[in-house]
Amino acid sequence: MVTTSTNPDASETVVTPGGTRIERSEEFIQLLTPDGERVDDETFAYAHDDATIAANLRHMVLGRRFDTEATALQRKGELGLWPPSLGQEAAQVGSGAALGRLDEVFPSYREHSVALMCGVDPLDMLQTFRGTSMIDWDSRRARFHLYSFVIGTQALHATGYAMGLQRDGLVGNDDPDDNGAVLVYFGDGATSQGDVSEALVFAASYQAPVVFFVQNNQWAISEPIEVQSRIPLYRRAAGFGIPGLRVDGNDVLAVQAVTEWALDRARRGEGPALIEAFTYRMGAHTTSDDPTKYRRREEEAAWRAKDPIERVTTYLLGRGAIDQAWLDSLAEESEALGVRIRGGVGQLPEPRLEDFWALTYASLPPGLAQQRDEYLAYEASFDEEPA
Ligand SMILES: Cc1ncc(C[n+]2csc(CCOP(=O)(O)OP(=O)(O)O)c2C)c(N)n1
Repeated sequence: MVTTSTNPDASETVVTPGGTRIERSEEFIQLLTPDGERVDDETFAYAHDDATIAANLRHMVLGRRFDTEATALQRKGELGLWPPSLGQEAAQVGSGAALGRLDEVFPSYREHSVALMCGVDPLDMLQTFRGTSMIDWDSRRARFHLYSFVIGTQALHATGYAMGLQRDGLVGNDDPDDNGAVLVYFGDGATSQGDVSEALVFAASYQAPVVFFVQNNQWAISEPIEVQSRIPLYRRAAGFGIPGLRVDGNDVLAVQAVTEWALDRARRGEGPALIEAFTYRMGAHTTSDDPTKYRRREEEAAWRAKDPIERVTTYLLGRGAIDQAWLDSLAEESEALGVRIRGGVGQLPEPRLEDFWALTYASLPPGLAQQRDEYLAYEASFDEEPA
């Protein structure tokens, strides 16, 4: 069946928990339905072949496995905390697949699948959540910057970086391979932060090459999105004078198509854009909260039926682009990843006391060097044999 998915006139009235009635537009870019059927879109076509879709499916399955293992490791006490990304794999992999050679990613703390796609080692990521290192991974090499636990702050870092790309002459060059852009991720709750509004103002004023990617998973811990915004988030972009788009965040094809459009535009020097990926956090906010206290089981069940991995698997199997042998081999790869993570987490090196100084300062001021030496000597005194 061929239908057009972009319908700006359709909207529904939603009553928020506080009793406010708001209009929620259904303008929504979708290329693959929850049943795995292709949809035509007047503006956004999918520009890649089945092999790319299968590669995206692989990233989604591995991302989910990493997440599932990390959640279990936290429950066993091997990690201090974990923010699950269950259900957000298409939003992450679709946008991650749109990245180019010179692009840079500024994540929040939940973009585990994007991190893996950028080549971040899963065990390096787990160091943060085990509390053994604050350095995590080589963000310059991966072009995937460090996780930000302060909500929304990375939007400003990303915008500043994008302005730097402009000044380094890496935007709007004739050769598209010479251009870069910045992709910044944050959640629906982060849009209530001043940092995000400031970042949008700067990005729009300077036409910075930055794409704001909101994963609207509909909950900011226990706060539903309707309490935070009276209009759909993508419409806020208009107030800053930049394009805003809402995409089905559980549709990896649509997310890739829309993010490619926005990043291409930014690299050409045509300015920022905001993408709202409408998705759902199927798990807890972090392993320290309990979503059954604030949301309904029916809501969770309705979103499980829109599982981003199942729809793309159904689609590719239906076309004969993959078969059971392909899925079995992916399951084996996923199992090997799980074994590596479970085996490796206990081997992560304990932090060394001297690193607190060595890794904080490029050159240590003399007064602090003296304090370091005194403190290390004090600590070492406990190791000496009693006389
Ligand atoms: C500046 C700041 N304020 C408050 C918090 C506490 N906090 C941690 S997560 C969170 C909700 C974030 O929700 P959202 O932006 O939707 O992202 P999600 O976790 O759903 O991906 C809050 C308020 C924080 N980390 N930083």
